Amino acid sequence: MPAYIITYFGVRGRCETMRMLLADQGQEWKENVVPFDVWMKGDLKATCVFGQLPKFEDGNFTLYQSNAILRYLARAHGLYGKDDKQAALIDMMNDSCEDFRLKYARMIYQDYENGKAKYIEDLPGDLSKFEKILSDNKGGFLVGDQISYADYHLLDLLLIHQVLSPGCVDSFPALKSYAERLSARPKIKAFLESEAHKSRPINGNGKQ
Ligand code: 6SG
Repeated sequence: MPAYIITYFGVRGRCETMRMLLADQGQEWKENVVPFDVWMKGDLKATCVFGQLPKFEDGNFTLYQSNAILRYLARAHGLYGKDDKQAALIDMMNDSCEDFRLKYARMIYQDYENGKAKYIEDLPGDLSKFEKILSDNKGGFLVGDQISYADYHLLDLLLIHQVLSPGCVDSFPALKSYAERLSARPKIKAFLESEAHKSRPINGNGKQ
């Protein structure tokens, strides 16, 4: 049995980044899928430190908070740069990914009908920051010349935004080639082509 267990709703949501990271690193994990109606009963919620999922287990070690989970996996699998300064820059990039994810999630869950058009209109402003970072860094990743946990986060955001707004990266050459290059890494490609990934809704309310 794999040592890693992800307990989460049956959606991509806050877990597809860690799933891509694990897949790309050749790791196995078990999915413990919690149906929404089971969650609403409240028994599992009462056991979660902050009353939320995902919950992540590595043997008898349990973690909550998706970004803490990513950093735990980054330390374990050499996805945290080559020194403390690179690690700090990688955290900075991931914090910006988190800002971007929260903005997306607010629109999806709270303002889809009224806010989607404006969100898409403003999207180039968000994407252009990452475009500049990637075109300035000749190493091919957000930081340095090797993949970090923040790259999996940005890749997930680029993939879900291309569902929200097809073609949204087409005018950003660095972002477009980065998303294509990371998606073509053999283990990520296999993951993205898997039924498990393709059949998982992006979000818990069916909007995408
Ligand atoms: C939701 O927000 O799916 N966890 C979510 N929601 C349930 O009772 N900072 C942390 C982290 O990074 C944020 C955790 C995150 O890990 S993820 C959670 O636990 C709760 O608070 C997105 C997602 N949402 C769908 C959903 C599940 C419960 C509420 C919204 C289904 C729809 C409405 C009720 C059940 Fe629903």
